[in-house]
Amino acid sequence: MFASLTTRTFALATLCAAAMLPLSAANAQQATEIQITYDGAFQPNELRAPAGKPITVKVKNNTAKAMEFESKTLKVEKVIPSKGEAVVNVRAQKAGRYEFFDEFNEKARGTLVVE
Ligand SMILES: [Cu+2]
Repeated sequence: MFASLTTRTFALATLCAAAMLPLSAANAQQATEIQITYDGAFQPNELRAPAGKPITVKVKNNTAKAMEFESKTLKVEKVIPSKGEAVVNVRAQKAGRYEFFDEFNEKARGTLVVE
């Protein structure tokens, strides 16, 4: 009885420790937040972020038309309504240069530099 209770307690403790692990891992890699605006061009159009950490790009669309923030290399796309704001979540990336653009106006382009 005592032995089985101890085993169960131990199993429960192991479970708790395992459950807490992803939380501390998530805290350890807090997302880098970048804020940009769009007025027909991205401001700024060169962004910087550290490698190996998720990145949150907050995009504010100041134009009278919807736009779509898109990056093929970052594998993200998000439509942002006129005068709207959206958060684009980017996974942790390796060092490099990643291009993004407005899919509705492909002349508007920018680069995310991960280093
Ligand atoms: Cu698209």
